[in-house]
Amino acid sequence: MADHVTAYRVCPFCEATCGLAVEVEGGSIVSVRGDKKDPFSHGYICPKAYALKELYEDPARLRRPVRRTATGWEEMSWDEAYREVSARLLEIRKRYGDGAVGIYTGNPMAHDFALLYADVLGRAVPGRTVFNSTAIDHLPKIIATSLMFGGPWPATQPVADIDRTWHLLIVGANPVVSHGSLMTMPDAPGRLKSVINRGGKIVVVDPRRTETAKIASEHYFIRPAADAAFLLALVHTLFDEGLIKLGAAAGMVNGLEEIEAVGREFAPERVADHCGISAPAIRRIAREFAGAESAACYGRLGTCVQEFGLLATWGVDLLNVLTGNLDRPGGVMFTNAAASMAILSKGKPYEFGRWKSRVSGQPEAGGMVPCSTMAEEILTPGKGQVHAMILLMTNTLRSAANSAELEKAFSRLDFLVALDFYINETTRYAHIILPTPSPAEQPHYEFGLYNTAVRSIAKWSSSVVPAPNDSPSGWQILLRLSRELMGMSEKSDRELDDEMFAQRAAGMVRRSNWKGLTVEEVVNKCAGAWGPERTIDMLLRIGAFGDGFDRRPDGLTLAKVKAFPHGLDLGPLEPRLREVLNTRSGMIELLPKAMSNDVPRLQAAISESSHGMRLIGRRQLRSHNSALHNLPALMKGRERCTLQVSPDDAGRLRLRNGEAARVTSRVGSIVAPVEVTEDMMPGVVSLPHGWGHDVEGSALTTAKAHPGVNINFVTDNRAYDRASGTAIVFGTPVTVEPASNGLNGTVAENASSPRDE
Ligand SMILES: Nc1nc2c(c(=O)[nH]1)N[C@H]1C(S)=C(S)[C@@H](COP(=O)(O)OP(=O)(O)OC[C@H]3O[C@@H](n4cnc5c(=O)[nH]c(N)nc54)[C@H](O)[C@@H]3O)O[C@H]1N2
Ligand SMILES: Nc1nc2c(c(=O)[nH]1)N[C@H]1C(S)=C(S)[C@@H](COP(=O)(O)OP(=O)(O)OC[C@H]3O[C@@H](n4cnc5c(=O)[nH]c(N)nc54)[C@H](O)[C@@H]3O)O[C@H]1N2
Ligand code: SF4
Ligand SMILES: [Mo]
Repeated sequence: MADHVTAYRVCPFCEATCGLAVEVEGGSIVSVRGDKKDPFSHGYICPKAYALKELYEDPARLRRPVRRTATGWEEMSWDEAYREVSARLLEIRKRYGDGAVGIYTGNPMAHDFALLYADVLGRAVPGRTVFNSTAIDHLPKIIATSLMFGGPWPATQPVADIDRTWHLLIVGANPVVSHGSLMTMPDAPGRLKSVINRGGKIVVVDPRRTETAKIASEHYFIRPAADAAFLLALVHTLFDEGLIKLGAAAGMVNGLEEIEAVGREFAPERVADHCGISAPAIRRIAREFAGAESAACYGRLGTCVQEFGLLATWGVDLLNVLTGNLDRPGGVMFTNAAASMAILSKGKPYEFGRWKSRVSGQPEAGGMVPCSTMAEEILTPGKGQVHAMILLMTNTLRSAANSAELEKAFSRLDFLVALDFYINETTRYAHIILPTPSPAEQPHYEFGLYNTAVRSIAKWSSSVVPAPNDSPSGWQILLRLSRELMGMSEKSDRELDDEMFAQRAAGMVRRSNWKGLTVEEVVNKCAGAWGPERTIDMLLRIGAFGDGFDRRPDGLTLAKVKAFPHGLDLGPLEPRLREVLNTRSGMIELLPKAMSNDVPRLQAAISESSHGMRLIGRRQLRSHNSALHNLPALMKGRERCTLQVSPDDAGRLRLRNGEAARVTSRVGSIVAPVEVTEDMMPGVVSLPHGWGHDVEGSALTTAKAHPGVNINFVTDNRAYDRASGTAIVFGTPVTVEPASNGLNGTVAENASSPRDE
């Protein structure tokens, strides 16, 4: 057919960047397939890829800005929307001063060019009120790897070389379902199986026998938050049994003796009970890791959003360094990204905790305060109190800890504006919603994710179908709003973008190795396009594989990348330690202060070891956080928002499969259907997040028909990893009992509805 086209792009949902071939006929998406010619994913996709089509077609998706009125939502023009949003925000700032407007950025921003404009918006909204979404995700990873290797993150974050390793130790991650995180790799299940098929070994340490554990060589249950003790016990064993070997890091580490002293306190025999793993098993795990031809330890959410997130995350890389696995094939290595984010940031050695949040004194990181402080910063009067919020693609009232408290806070804001395309549990509180087109309608380059990929990759994602003419992209919306908020109405968006670009170019030229390169040359040679494409072009040209602005004519430019619609594979991970190490001392810091200061807290926790019931999360193949629950293809089958309980606990607590259980924590109580399974460690229960859709005012009918319950009604916004400010959403202390009223009334208890002024 004449109007039949195939568009190539990557799937925009998780971090795996699977290549898609999307067939379009007569302006409609007719199919979404895996792109067999994608050199990274070779045709692999998961069921979520199809959401690209369903999200595009979803009638509930907003196509125009809307404002909330006493009688319901009302469409408005873009001009009106910009005017009203900037007028309200400026008025609030004028009335209350700097810090009255807060910003919070959600997960889908990582896959959107708008993220390249978040810093401009931050500048347009002065104050210490940018709330850090990494503080419910990977903040410990940023802090730990930046303190050890100097930052800027993610340039100095080691990535497991999964395709060549002989031994993979996975602590608190479930890549078979999550498809990998801060480790971009399409077809995680296939890559993991290859480790085993080539004779290698995978060991999983997780309180749940996960889908990853089921294909691994070994799995150990571990008590929630015992990872730091477990990893330090591995370190203890390395010293105790003479297994330390620094490899590429030899002569480049500070603090080896001090680490030995720290490790001494964590003998496997001493921490075994606390971890729930026997001392001989801990010693064997250490020996096998150290003895493997190559080995990589990989930790993710389970080592981050827990009581000892910073220490556990640090322990992961400590193990890699002390066994000679840093910077060697099959170990952990630093990705050489074609468009490196490192060059965009300041390049100074990393610091954090330079100031504290206003109300509860949580440490700043990256100029942001932890997201769990949002409610208190909104509800606590005083100078710097937040009166308005800008939400960028987040369903915060389902993703942040203690949703009920935050809901109270959001409902009291003078003004809430959301960059979002759904009226859901969170945005129903917005005064104005600014919708962006769906991912299918926009081009993209995964500038963030390719920085932590297991190979060097470059790929341009083309838009599949055009966005309506009058529908601006997220980056255009942020640029325009920033301009209004900075009082630059006499300028055009293009002019502000030119200014920003010149500033970025100046920073990059300073740090680039290309001889004779000037800002002027960069600006002139990137003169055609503007917006994010111009920044991506600059990053590619200035980068390791770039053309150096004509200095290496066969190098990359954005135009060249676009000429390879399936993507370009630029090779495996390469040793780069000397090139990337960026600490003040020029050495790998094995024992940064933030960690040594926190060790006594860990020791105290081991001595006090209490074995009450703990609640952890669970990711599911057909969900992506809360965002895809209105898409019918992904909501088929049995209800999946169940409370998984071990047979032991079920017996002890009189819980029966399919019946209702009440889960209660310091902050709230929810009721969920029980699923008894051998997969759970006794003493631990698990519930997925991103559910709880049955609320008044949400426009998502499919999601409402399969509501599930919101786990974040029981996670605690006052529970932090003290060392990093990261929210503890795994390992929440709870009581679990049969629910006397069954599943009825699950929702009503915690529900509330938007307040109309
Ligand atoms: N208990 C518990 N809580 C958790 C977690 C957990 O494991 N357990 N995980 C945490 C983690 S790691 C994360 S990343 C967060 C995720 O939590 P959030 O960052 O809040 O992400 P989502 O729940 O996916 O919500 C995304 C929002 O963006 C909108 N959206 C989606 N795509 C687009 C788009 O392309 N354009 C626009 N304009 N809007 C879009 C959706 O409508 C939705 O409102 O949750 C965290 N919270
Ligand atoms: N299908 C799907 N894929 C996703 C997402 C999704 O929602 N759905 N979300 C994406 C996002 S935003 C992220 S950040 C990544 C996260 O990627 P992962 O970290 O791989 O995801 P999780 O499944 O949350 O894995 C965390 C694991 O830690 C375990 N755990 C909990 N507490 C502890 C503990 O104290 N110690 C140890 N050792 N383990 C513990 C849990 O049982 C779980 O298996 O996934 C991404 N991919
Ligand atoms: S694993 Fe699934 S959701 Fe993730 S990028 Fe691939 S197709 Fe998309
Ligand atoms: Mo995440």
